[in-house]
Amino acid sequence: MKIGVVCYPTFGGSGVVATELGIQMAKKGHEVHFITYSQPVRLDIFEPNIYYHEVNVHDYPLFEYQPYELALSSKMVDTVLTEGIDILHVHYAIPHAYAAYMAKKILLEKGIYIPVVTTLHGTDITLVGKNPSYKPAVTFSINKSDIVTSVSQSLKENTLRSFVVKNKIEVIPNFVDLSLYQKDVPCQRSQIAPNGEKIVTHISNMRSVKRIPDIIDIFYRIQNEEEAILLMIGDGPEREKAEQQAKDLGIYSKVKFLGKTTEIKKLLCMSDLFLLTSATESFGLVALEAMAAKVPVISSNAGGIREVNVHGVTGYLATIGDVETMANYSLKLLQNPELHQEFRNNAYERAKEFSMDTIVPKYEEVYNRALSSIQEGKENRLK
Ligand code: GMT
Repeated sequence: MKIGVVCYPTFGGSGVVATELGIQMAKKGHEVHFITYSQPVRLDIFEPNIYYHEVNVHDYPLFEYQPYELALSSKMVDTVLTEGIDILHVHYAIPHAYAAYMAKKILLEKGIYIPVVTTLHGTDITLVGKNPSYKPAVTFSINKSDIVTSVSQSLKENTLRSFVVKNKIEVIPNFVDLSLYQKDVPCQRSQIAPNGEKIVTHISNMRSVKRIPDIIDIFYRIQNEEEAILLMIGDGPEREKAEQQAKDLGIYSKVKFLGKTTEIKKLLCMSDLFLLTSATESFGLVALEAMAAKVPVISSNAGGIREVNVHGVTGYLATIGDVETMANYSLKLLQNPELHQEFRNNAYERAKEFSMDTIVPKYEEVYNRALSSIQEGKENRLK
């Protein structure tokens, strides 16, 4: 089948999931067309069956805000017509599900019914989507999607609590390509930790929802008891404040801000612990990636993290903001090599439950179902 994929092309989890899923579908022989404003960071457009269509938003001085949704809908219509796309899969509801609805209506006028699958990822529901400025449009476009999926049970429940949803929401958890983390990547620990320090890692787009000050605070408590280095990977609005916080606490030399990097596997390979302190987190893909690299996770108990990180098995969870408990749990693992090794193994075993081979076929089944129901109801829908 020919699948049109709409996503954010950046380092964020929804873009990563969309890209990895598209790549896997292409490997299965489907034709996958990415429709975004720039090439997704993890996408290799030279792979067979992968295509990329750039959405161009033309500047016009009259507009304070350029109408991205319009350009996106138009590009979807154009791609469906020129490439013969069978199905559109949009990741992150805002504004993708809404733009897909417009594309669908335009195509209907031309006698084409294009099924739309919408995957809800996180703040499209838990933060941004709930905002009264967007809520009616988000509700409408969720209800107009042919199939709606959510990346965790927690996100599904959150959606049902906050929106009047008539559609069934199917939970398809995020997945990880375990083979990527088993390759013998050289763990160049000594470059980062020349004196045998423990390596603690955090990766995010450093928005306030990630509670970045908590990460610095936890690390401050850890390094008081144990020689350690903190790797801060990613970039975002909270980074500068975090750098200042580390300076104020006198630990700046131990905190390495590495910015945006694609060397995640190499960095996880040398990590002893992963910290995730979010106020809301629908799944926590990055925690799953850490677990696939055998790194135990110390996290908050927000949203869907509880469906990934198992307390006392793959890491520990604590109440959002309880930095003291999270620091104590971190030290418990860092100072007990046997327990640490046990948690490392458990984390990897747990990650296997979210392996790509288990989860990707669920999306394929969703696509087939959306297509077959369309074939059945096509005549009526076109009227
Ligand atoms: O929703 C967001 O904040 C952005 C989104 C992204 O694109 O990074 O992240 C969400 O989707 C990921 C992939 O499904 C999940 O692993 C993240 O938990 C989720 N982020 C939040 O809920 C904060």
